[in-house]
Amino acid sequence: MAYILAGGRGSRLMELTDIRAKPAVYFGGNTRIIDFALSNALNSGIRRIGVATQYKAHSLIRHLQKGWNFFRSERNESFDILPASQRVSETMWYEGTADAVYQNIDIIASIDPEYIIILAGDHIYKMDYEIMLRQHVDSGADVTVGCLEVPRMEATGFGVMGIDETDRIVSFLEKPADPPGIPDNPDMALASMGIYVFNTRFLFDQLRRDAETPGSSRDFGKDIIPYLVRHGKAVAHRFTRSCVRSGAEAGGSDAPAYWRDVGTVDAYWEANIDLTAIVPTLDLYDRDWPISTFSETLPPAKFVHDEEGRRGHAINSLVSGGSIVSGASLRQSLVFTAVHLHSHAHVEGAVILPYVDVGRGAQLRNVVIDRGVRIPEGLVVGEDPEEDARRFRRTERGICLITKPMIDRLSG
Ligand code: ADQ
Ligand code: ADP
Repeated sequence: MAYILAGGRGSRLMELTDIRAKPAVYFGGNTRIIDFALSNALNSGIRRIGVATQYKAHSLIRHLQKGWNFFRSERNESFDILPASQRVSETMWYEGTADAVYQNIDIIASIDPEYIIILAGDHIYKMDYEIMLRQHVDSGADVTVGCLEVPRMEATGFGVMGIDETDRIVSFLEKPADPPGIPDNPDMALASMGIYVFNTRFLFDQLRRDAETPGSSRDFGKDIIPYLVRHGKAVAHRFTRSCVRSGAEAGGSDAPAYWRDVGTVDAYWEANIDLTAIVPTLDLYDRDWPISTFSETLPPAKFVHDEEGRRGHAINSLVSGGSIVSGASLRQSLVFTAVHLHSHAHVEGAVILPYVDVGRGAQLRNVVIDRGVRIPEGLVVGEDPEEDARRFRRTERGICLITKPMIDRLSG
């Protein structure tokens, strides 16, 4: 069974997660962030899935119901959406990530999987979980933790581990201020991806033990994993290209594979814009490892010239179904579904979420535009940093996030 933790807010995405949880944020044109973990599970042959939700879950739950509710109990499959709902205690919410599993022990027990893989619903990557499960079974570990190498200075936001020559985890520090480097490569650190394989019965025992431990924050990274490193057998599973059973990334290579935590507006913009590269690192066209989603049936993207003969065109860009580019030009941009760009608009380095309307003559550079925003005629963004910062959410790197309330304030 795959158990996906999808309750976190992702507050560093700023206003993008004002109305939806991070796993529900749109990514890549048609998909949302959680579709990557769900598709990985499906492509790995997993047919029993639970998704724990909490923060601003409405958009996420609607997406899951529309796109992922095709599992059939008569085929021994299941798909459960598990909102934090006072099932066990009087407290409203799940406390930490371990509590988000603990409170649903009875539901998991009724499904009765021998093994369970705990996943985060907010990372972009392709990974064959079966390879990780196989390693877990072969090594006889109590827990197997997915990990990858990250630059040491970026490791402060992760669980950082030390391993021995058999890949057994010998130390684990959750979000250390001064992360230890890898012995033979001190500029890099071995970071936890926040994904874990357990024997289900063993996990239940650990969750019950942790629930009775005074002072525990009921979190995998802070409590459960450090405890098992000290008192049990925790083993690292290295995420490399050989963990992706498909297409361009296959080949048994030990090279690092694509993995992104699109946790900030800058990282989000960059990962989306990377898809406009001539050959992007993340291949969404890979038929051996499809990323599935719910998507509306919409007419094809349309490119037309306007009455003055200006050509509607796009270069190095992705434009999704239902969009119309009329006498406007797009460069290095990612356009989601049903976006309308009007005459004389020029857009470069833009990530435009569904149902956006870009008014005539707008000039936009390095922006993220939230769903349903109507960009007024002639709006200029990306020319004057101070003006941009006054009106929109401007990041250190100079990316502007534009949402509906910000546009309303402009005219109000
Ligand atoms: P964090 O990045 O801090 O560390 P955390 O906030 O614990 O991650 O969230 C992990 C996952 O659980 C996310 O997908 C989030 O959406 C979800 N989640 C958080 N709180 C939840 C709740 N109450 N109910 C349901 N879902 C919830 C973790 C590990 C680190 C590791 C990083 C990798 O603790 O060791 O390095 O993930 O990103
Ligand atoms: P502009 O984009 O030039 O400001 P419009 O918004 O009226 O003007 O759209 C211009 C072009 O977009 C139209 O000439 C037409 O080709 C196309 N278009 C707009 N709406 C539709 C539609 N519902 N179906 C098909 N094409 C459309």
